[in-house]
Amino acid sequence: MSKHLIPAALLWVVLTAIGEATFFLDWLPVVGSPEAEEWDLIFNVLLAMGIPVFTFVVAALIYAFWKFQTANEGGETGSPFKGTGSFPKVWLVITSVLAAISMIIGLVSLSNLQVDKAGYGWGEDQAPLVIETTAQRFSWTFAYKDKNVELLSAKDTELLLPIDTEVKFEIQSIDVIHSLWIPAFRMKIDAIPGRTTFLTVEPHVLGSYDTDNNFRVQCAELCGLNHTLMSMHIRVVEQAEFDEWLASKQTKVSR
Ligand SMILES: [Cu+2]
Repeated sequence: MSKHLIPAALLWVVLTAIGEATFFLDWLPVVGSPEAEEWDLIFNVLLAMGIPVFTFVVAALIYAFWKFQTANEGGETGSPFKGTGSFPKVWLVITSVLAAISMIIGLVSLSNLQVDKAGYGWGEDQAPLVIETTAQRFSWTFAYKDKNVELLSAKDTELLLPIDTEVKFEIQSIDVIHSLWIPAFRMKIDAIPGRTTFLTVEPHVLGSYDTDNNFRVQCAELCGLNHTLMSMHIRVVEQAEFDEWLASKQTKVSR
């Protein structure tokens, strides 16, 4: 058994190195907010921990196929494999520790995301900018609370957000379950009939759908035939540009 240990372990190390090297690829979408940083952290930690576990199984499989294959036609079974030693126990301990670590990281990150950074708490309105969001088949309505501005995804082209300002979406649905998802911010929450759900983000980079299609609201719950139409472009702008835009929208409404 021990003569197989070193080559199998080497194969594992090589596969793991290849897997971990994927971290040098910049393949995650734009990090548009601190919330996105938090999610990417969870994702990367899980990936870093999961790769060696996955490559261990793959290395064992590849090595077994390669070394223990038989030229016989079949009908014969190999000699029985006796004795397991301490390996299963070590494996159990290591994977249990990894699972516990990932759970702790996940719980800490989720609690960070569920509480507004400025301590506004859930269900209250004190965020600097509140957007009352209504989902219906197959469009979104975004009403800037106390600003007298309302956008419809079916009619308006862009949802503007000011940079470095906490935005709270208060989300309702008037028909079926939808889901508000903004890839650039990695945030997603269901819109549920009869209930108000919340999502808070603080965009920290300027950007728009024109240059990066992750700046968009997208329904992420299959809600019917035109589900994919439930989308709206997002543009994150400087506060001054936002105020100007808001004022121009307000004049249109008041006319
Ligand atoms: Cu939908």
